[in-house]
Amino acid sequence: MKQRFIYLSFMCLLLFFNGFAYAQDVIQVESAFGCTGELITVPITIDNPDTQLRAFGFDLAIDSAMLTLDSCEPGDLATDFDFFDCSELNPDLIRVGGFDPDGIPAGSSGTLALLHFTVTCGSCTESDTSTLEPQNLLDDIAGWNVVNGTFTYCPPCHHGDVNFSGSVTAGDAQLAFNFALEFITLTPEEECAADCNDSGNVTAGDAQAIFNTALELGTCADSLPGKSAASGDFGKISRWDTI
Ligand SMILES: [Ca+2]
Ligand SMILES: [Ca+2]
Repeated sequence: MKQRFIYLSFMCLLLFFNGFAYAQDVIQVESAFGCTGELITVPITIDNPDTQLRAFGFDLAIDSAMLTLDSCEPGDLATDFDFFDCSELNPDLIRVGGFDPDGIPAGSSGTLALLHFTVTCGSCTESDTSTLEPQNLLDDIAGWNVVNGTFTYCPPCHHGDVNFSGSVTAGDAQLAFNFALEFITLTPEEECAADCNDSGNVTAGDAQAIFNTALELGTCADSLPGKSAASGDFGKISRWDTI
């Protein structure tokens, strides 16, 4: 009886830890945004502490009223894959797959695939959203946890709050200037915020315009929802303050 109890306890612990570890593997669709006619990139990232990935397949559900597949390419984790490709099963479903004998070792974290879309919204309004959802996970990613992404149509993002602190300050102008000089990189959202005049690129002129916004001597193309330029916020601590 005692032996049976110990055996059952051991099995329960095994199942618990296996279940716990299994739940750690994640495939995630990063969120993206864009306006009609723009080419956007949707990264598919993974975090696989427990499973070596030699073969994978999944379908990405999108809203074809907003996006049309343009092309795809392997992410940094899959650049050495023998085979990688994608196809449009129908306008709302993109199949992505690949395999490689060496594969991606367990414990890796990074980008599995990059999907490029053209924003095709004909009747969307600003800030409309749709879900980017991986489905039908196959082979080594079968059963992995899934994190959906969101596509947001043309959000009013040219507001100058580059570090998304909630206010526009001289520090944001400095970030835009450093980005214009290619001293730093920014996320697509931060880059859009830095393009204060909505010209499509970030220049020293944007940095100057953001500085003027901070001093309430001017405004960016988009206003910060519910916020105003905070000239008293120059000393605000942010993750960028060491730059
Ligand atoms: Ca800011
Ligand atoms: Ca600009």
